[in-house]
Amino acid sequence: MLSPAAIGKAILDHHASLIGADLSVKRVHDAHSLVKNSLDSVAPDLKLYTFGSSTVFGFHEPKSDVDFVALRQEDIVDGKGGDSTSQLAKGLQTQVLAKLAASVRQKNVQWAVEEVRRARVPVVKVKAPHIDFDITAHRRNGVRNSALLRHYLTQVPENRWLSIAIKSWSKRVGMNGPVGGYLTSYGFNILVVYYLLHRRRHEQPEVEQKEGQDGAASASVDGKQQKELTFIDKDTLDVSLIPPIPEYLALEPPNPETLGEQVLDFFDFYLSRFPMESHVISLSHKEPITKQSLNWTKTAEDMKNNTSMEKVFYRLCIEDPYEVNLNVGRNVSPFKFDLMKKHFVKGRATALGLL
Ligand code: UPU
Ligand code: MG
Repeated sequence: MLSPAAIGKAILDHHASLIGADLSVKRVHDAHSLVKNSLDSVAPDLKLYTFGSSTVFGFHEPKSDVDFVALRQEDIVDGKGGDSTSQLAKGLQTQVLAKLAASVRQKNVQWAVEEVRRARVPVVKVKAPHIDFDITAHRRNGVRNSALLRHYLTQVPENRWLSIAIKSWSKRVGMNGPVGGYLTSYGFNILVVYYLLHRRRHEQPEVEQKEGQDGAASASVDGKQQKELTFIDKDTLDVSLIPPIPEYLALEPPNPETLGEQVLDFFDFYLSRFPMESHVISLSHKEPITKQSLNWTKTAEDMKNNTSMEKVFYRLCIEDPYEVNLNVGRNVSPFKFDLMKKHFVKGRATALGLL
């Protein structure tokens, strides 16, 4: 069996380019200025907010895209408000984005600018030299969910390594992606944070528990003390209090053994401790919740799939913290669900395919 230290070392070797690399958010600032420049010529009253991985992690990986959203003053003032999913709201977003796309094209003729209108969330996708970005409009949810994940991951900044490791593995094995994928990186980040929050809960009762020096509880994972996360009420996340460009948070190398232990325990949690068949992975509630309580059942699945075009599954259930009644794992069909479990077993046995 692979030792946690060997697993952690293999992951760090694989991500060696992150250590000592320039991960500053300067590129995010630069991209922000370019997009803001185009936005100012079509809708100067809109403010441009950053979200996505650079916000969640507090650094910018050179190959990552950057996500921007153009918000109205009223979206920011009502920073805890829910986003409308009406056709009217979507139509307004598409209109703003069409103007913005035209302006971006005109100012940067070499860039590839694609408008995606039919998706659940209309988006303009831009490929510029050295950086790609996605632009949406009038929606607070991405800003709020990124800030929520950031708050969790920065409680113990070293935990970002678990997220980095799982995200990169999910891409290597073909489980990550919007089309034909199982989950997006956003979905995998929720899995990681839920694991970190609840890893003790579905465990045997005799697990040691101590209060850490700073009040955060510690738990024993394979006999070692690891800091536990504190639950955050997701309703407290307010756009008006979130910086439009994320603050940089340096990525220090982690303890390889701790990382290896976390990876093993992450898989053990989802393979044998968390009751995946009956429960929902959710950051919205402090206590575990069941599929039944959300009416995310086989019957609901059958009803939906008889009436709508997009198939929705309630096998892997991940409650979106801010969208109403949205399963982030809705693309995971029974077939993919089985395959996913197999990937988890293999990922555990092979140090995420690295050993
Ligand atoms: O909130 C979600 N829900 C999703 O299902 C997927 C993504 N996101 C947010 O977009 C979340 O905050 C994540 O960190 C961020 C970046 O995702 P990414 O790089 O896939 O780009 C997305 C793009 C292509 O799907 O459309 C976002 O820029 C935008 N998007 C949203 O803003 C997509 C779905 C969505 N919200 O709900
Ligand atoms: Mg994006």
